[in-house]
Amino acid sequence: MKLTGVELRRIRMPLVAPFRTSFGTQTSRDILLLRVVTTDAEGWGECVALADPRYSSEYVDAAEDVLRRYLIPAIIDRPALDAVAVGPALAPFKGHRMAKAALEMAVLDAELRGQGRSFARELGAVRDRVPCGVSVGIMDSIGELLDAVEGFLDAGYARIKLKIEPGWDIAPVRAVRERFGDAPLLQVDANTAYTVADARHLARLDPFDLLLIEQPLDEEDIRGHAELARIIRTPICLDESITSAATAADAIRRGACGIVNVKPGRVGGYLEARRIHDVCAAHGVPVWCGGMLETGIGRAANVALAALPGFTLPGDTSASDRYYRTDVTEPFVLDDGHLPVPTGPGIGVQPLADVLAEVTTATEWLPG
Ligand code: OSB
Ligand code: MG
Repeated sequence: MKLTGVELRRIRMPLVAPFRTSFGTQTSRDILLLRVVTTDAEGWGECVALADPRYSSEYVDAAEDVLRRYLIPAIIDRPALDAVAVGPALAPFKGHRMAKAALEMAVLDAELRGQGRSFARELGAVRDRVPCGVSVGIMDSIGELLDAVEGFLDAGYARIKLKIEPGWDIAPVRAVRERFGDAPLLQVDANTAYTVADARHLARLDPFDLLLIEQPLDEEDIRGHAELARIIRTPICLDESITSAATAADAIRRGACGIVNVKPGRVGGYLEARRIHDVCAAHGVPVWCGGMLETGIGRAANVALAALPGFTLPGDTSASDRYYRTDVTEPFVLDDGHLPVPTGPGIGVQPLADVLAEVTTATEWLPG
């Protein structure tokens, strides 16, 4: 397989509702899509970098820049390209994992479409549908939060995740438990908003039987997470800290987490995501598939990943209508709390040309 060229496409997707976290409020997504054209087939990649470097150091303009200047040129003239070769070819360039992940995803999609094989089959999926959770943002009031949670439970979501920050943590969790009882699977995500000095405060979450607390401390503070794990009863799950299979192995070994959130973009691609799954499975550490408010393109691949055997907790793989009024693919629709794993070649979904045209803000063609 050889690249004929790569299209960079920026789209603007308004969210159905503002999504507030400790790192800011998203009201729409400014997304970079990649379409690789090869001698075999076309492939699509979605870059999960947000507009601003507040969740992690990456942001979408930087991702586009590094792809155009360094990453795409590093593979564009390869005579025999496949997805496995992308990681090593990009390794000389430090960081920029979300940009690298998007390019590897697009090449893998093209390769698999050419072979008539699906992401699910390639990655090792063992299920044809996956249970889905939903990530609920910080709200202006407890009443508003309870209404939102009620709507998601009525829709059938298998697990609720509440975004928390200092000043919005114990009370919302207590309110959700008081209103909906002990049955709903419930977890929280702090996106690094605390320090280890907050350990006693975070221990007040212990009575609420949460599945996990996600990334309470700074992304570089592995030792702090290990200390916190000895003080609180709620299991610690890492998101931002886990950037590779090596960092996952290290965090587990040091007792910093008992659960891992796997986001392919954050770790440099679906192939590294699978390696994290394997490392965690070998240690008996459950994993689940995180999300970055993806369109149907990224969602299709995430759902395939979430069907691997070690993904034993519901992921942030919500239905299209939780994010967007009109998705760029046929919408993913919740059925009994599950999404179906695509079975077609590659990611198994095709962007809808008319929707794509409507949301596109810029395109650029980089010839091979
Ligand atoms: O920390 O998991 C996170 C969204 C954007 C950036 C970071 C996170 C999130 C979410 C929503 O929690 C996940 C989703 O539904 O896609
Ligand atoms: Mg998170």
